[in-house]
Amino acid sequence: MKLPETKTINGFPFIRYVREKYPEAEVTLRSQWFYEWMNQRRTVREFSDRPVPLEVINNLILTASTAPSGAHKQPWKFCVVESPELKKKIRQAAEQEEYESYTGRMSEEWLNAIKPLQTDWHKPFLETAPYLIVVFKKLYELNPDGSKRNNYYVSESVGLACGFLLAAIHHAGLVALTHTPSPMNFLTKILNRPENERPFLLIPVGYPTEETYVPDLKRKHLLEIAVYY
Ligand code: IYR
Repeated sequence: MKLPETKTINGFPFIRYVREKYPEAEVTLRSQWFYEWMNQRRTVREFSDRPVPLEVINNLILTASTAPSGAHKQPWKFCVVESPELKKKIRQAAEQEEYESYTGRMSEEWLNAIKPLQTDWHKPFLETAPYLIVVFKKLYELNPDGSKRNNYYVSESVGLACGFLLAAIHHAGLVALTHTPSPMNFLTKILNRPENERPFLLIPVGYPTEETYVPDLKRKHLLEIAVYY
């Protein structure tokens, strides 16, 4: 009997979902290839000013938006910043906060933990990268009449979307930095975001410079990150 393409469950529409079934050897190969591919992704802090078409950025955001979210509320907003004036404002505000952090707010232990990354409060990439994607999480939805509707598992959902975004950026052949200046409320002001949105991550996207070096970091061994029962 042929299964119907659609059905309703308690009045709600459902559509049939079919995945291509690969032979097991192919599943194994695909999982290996994807791991090896993703393992080449690195956070980059030296961006070229080489332009990236907006169409590419839009595709990356569409990919991010395929992430699962609590009650399918899709509680995210991706602000695409290309304007040199806005990038300059963001850089100035971020560097001011980072200066305060590096010279007083961060503990000795924290500063020691990030020493291998050799970062400091200077953030030139905020102006050099062709685009900044500023991701906001939506704590709740605002109805046109000012009333509120709840969102659920907002940080988990937006974190997942950012993971998808980073994978899409890598897949496209571009690089990114997950930048978290702290506090980040200057982004709300500069980008004029509504009261229901909170800055989540600031992600410069572009090409690396020819001279890019990244810290020689090692990832944990499988047996350090997985337990089996
Ligand atoms: N936000 C600062 C400091 C910083 C913190 C962590 I945790 C890092 O992994 C890297 C940097 C900065 O962006 O420089």
